[in-house]
Amino acid sequence: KKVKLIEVRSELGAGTRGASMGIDALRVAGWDKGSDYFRRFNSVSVPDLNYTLFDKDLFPNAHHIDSILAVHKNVANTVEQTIAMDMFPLVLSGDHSNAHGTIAGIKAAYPDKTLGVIWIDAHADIHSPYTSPSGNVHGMPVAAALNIDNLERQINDPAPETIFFWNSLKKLGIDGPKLEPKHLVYIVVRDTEEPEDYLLAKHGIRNFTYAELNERGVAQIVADALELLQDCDIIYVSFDVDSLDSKFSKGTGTPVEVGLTVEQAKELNYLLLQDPRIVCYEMTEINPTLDTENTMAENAFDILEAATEAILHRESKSTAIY
Ligand code: DIR
Ligand code: MN
Ligand code: MN
Ligand code: MN
Repeated sequence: KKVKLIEVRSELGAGTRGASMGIDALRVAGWDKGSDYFRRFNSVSVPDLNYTLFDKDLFPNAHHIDSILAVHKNVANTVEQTIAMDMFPLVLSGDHSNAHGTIAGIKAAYPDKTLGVIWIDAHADIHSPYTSPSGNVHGMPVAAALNIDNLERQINDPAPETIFFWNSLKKLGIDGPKLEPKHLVYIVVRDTEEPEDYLLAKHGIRNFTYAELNERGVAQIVADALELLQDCDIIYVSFDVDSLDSKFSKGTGTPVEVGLTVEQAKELNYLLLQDPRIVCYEMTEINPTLDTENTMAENAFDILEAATEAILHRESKSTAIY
């Protein structure tokens, strides 16, 4: 299958400015490493609306959700069309809210298939405008895909305008849940808030912790995660670079300690992407303005290369080891 790079420079969902430059930082990292990576694949850019960051924000419980909805519609269309062309959408995005647009596009392309999601992140991103402490939409894409408000743990009273856009967002792709909680698997989530913990417990959502990954090894975690999704016809893998230990991810908006090493992340992504059910991959939240020497993007680039090699080689019987 041919890979198509889909570049989404929107950073409207992040709380810290600068993630829109993450894709270009990846390109610089590839160039500095002497790689031809970005010359090997066709790419398309989804227009961003980052200039609206400087407008008055009417949505304290879901900042810029009006513009985010517009961006996600474009992301969803682009992902859907890429799948329809029989290409593999490899999404590089600014902030993680964009993953909701990606999931909407996958479900639009495959409305009748059962979707599984593997979310590799320090965060669960399962807030709604009713529960988010920050109002940053990058903490909400999983809840939007699941069509969950979590009113049992409501702490905010969002304005009607916010609720209007949140409900529109949840309907994107297909009208109704795009994902079931039992088809969601987290890897190395370790920085959550109480309303998120409530949902993980309520729905029995599996999180493979870093301690578990270290103890049992990456290959075993991959096998278990894919086994848990055995009922799924198609799978989407979402890789937030803050899943890496903060030692390796200084250049991201919300780094968190005790996470993946770069080598573990390469192996994790490489092994996961061997599964031919995986129809889309995303890498997100690289913010070079928080970095020195572009280290974050250089680490991310190595992981991206490993993931891409797996996608390109998985139909052959390659046994390359990372
Ligand atoms: C936090 C941080 N849970 C929030 N989320 C982040 O603002 O909702 N997600 N950083 O990637
Ligand atoms: Mn995230
Ligand atoms: Mn995160
Ligand atoms: Mn946090």
